[in-house]
Amino acid sequence: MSRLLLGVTLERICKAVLLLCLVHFLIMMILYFDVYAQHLDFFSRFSAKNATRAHPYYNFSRPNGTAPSYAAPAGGAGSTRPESNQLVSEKPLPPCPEVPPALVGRLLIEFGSTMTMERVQRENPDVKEGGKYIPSDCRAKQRVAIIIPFRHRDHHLKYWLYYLHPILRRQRISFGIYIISQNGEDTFNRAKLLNIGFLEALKEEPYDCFIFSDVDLVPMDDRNLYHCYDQPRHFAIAMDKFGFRLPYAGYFGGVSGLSKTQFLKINGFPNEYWGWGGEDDDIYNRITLNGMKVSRPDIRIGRYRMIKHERDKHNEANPQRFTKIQNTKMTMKRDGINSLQYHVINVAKHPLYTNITVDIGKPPARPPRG
Ligand SMILES: *[C@@H]1O[C@H](CO)[C@@H](O)[C@H](O)[C@H]1NC(C)=O
Ligand SMILES: *[C@@H]1O[C@H](CO)[C@@H](O)[C@H](O)[C@H]1NC(C)=O
Ligand SMILES: *[C@@H]1O[C@H](CO)[C@@H](O)[C@H](O)[C@H]1NC(C)=O
Ligand SMILES: *[C@@H]1O[C@H](CO)[C@@H](O)[C@H](O)[C@H]1NC(C)=O
Ligand SMILES: [Mn+2]
Repeated sequence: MSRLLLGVTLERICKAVLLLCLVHFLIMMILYFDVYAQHLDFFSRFSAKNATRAHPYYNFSRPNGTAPSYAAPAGGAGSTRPESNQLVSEKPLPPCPEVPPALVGRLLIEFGSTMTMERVQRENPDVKEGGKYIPSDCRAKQRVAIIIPFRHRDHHLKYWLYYLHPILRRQRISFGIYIISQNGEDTFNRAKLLNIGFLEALKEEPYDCFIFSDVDLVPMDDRNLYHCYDQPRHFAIAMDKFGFRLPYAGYFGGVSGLSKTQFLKINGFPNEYWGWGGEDDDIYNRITLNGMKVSRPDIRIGRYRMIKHERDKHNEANPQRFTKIQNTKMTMKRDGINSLQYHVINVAKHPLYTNITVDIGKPPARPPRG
């Protein structure tokens, strides 16, 4: 009798445990699908309503071996594939490939024929207002702000935009283009304008990478990728005007790029180099004094054409530059992004670039001696 009772009790306990297991399993399944569904919902809502900001940077880890296929470059063959953003954003975008598939290598760069802004706009219809672009078929790793110090070079800017927009698109770079225009006719100050570009670009987007380019320099090879590297990057290493060679070992002029972290580590660039020359050497010193090393592309790839021009007015060679670059170690802590002063006069969004006009003051009337 008691043995029978024991048997029945045991059986009940067993059933209860089994039931509990089943319930537990069901709850797990429901939770799992719910979270999964929410995740999908979150993703599609985010990318549909705010596509330009959200989708390229959404970090969706992807198992190895599922190499995505990429659309042919615009105008290329096989463009029957639907390219609408809504369709693409339903699925997570794959990361942009390390080697962009649409690159063509060496380019023919000429400044002969007359260029019009209308033509450049017509040929770059998918650039968003302010000169912003985000690849539609992959997720770029970095957001790149391209900063151009500027005054009275409208003619050069047209060529720069004409060549660079298609190159950057082929490189699958996510970028914005900022022209920093020095207001008035006082002495030009390239490095200060670059510092301003850094801060002003960050007011618009959380950029991770900053490329500082003169307006008259066009790369001759699209394998010279405009993004940031482990170390500060010098891009323009082989210009035609220097016979396609580096003019000296510590040269850092023309086109360079620093990540946000690298830029802040050196307190940005000097604000006290008025007129032509020296500021790029000071930046080079800042980099090496802070334990970093300049990285460069292959000499066959880092080739540039410079648009020929006369020396600008109000940008005479700075006679103080040789003594100033001896003192970087002392000056870099107090002169830089931490001491930058300027006033924004105007911000204008053009179809292919953002024009930020700034008042940067003028050089001290009596330059300090020594
Ligand atoms: C996208 O996001 C930015 C900032 O997060 C916001 O300023 C902008 O209005 C948003 N755009 C849309 C269409 O929601
Ligand atoms: C994406 O996630 C992986 C790990 O899940 C991480 O290593 C990587 O840094 C992330 N990338 C970005 C851009 O957040
Ligand atoms: C994924 O691929 C990368 C590069 O091909 C490799 O370094 C990494 O070990 C791979 N990870 C796995 C989990 O296979
Ligand atoms: C930028 O704006 C200023 C006025 O604020 C103007 O003088 C200059 O021509 C503009 N530059 C470009 C390239 O649009
Ligand atoms: Mn020049």
